[in-house]
Amino acid sequence: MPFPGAPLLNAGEDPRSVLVAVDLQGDFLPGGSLGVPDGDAILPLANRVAAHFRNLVLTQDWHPPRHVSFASSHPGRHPLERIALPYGPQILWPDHCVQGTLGARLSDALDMPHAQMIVRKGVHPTIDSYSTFYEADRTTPTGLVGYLRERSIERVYLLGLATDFCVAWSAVDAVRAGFRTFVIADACRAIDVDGSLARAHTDMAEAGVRIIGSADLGL
Ligand code: VGL
Ligand code: ZN
Repeated sequence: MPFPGAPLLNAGEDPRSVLVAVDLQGDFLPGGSLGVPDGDAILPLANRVAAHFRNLVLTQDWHPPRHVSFASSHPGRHPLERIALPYGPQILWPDHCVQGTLGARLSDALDMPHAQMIVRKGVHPTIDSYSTFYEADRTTPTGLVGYLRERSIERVYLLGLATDFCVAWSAVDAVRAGFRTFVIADACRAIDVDGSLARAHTDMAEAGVRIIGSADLGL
């Protein structure tokens, strides 16, 4: 018996495990408007890991034009500045992943045709959503918890972009929703602004997220 926090060696085959591939979209890849350094390097590994999972969910950052998280929506403000919003502090970003645009599309380099569900998040004009479970007000659900529970999922594995925002926030929320949660660290890359990666690791550790490597999956 593996200890309870260990990843299953056969996680991909397990009907109660799901892989969530986070925000593998043009705007988060080098050359995109919010390109994550080295983000494209994870795509072959992400494809290889995904191929082993019978349960696969993709997420897509999917903002309306003039979204509240865009610096351009706040006159005089610049990307990476912080502002206070009713739900808390918000980092301002360059315009990215605008609904229906090329940069919002899932990368052409993805080979994940067996994905069963695509969750689009950040769709409300006045709320950001790093997490694929709850928006940044921490209360507006995307519906993914219900979907996974209804499918009797118990374990959530995550990979993708960016480690310190959408992956980490999704992982912490997955634990809070009651799933055993694993982040496949070598299949993620970070933005890392102002210590955000170190903070994400602290938050994930405190929540009980397990950080693993793709080799731990025994693929
Ligand atoms: C993300 C910043 C803004 C992410 C999304 O996918 O990590 N980061 N929107
Ligand atoms: Zn976004």
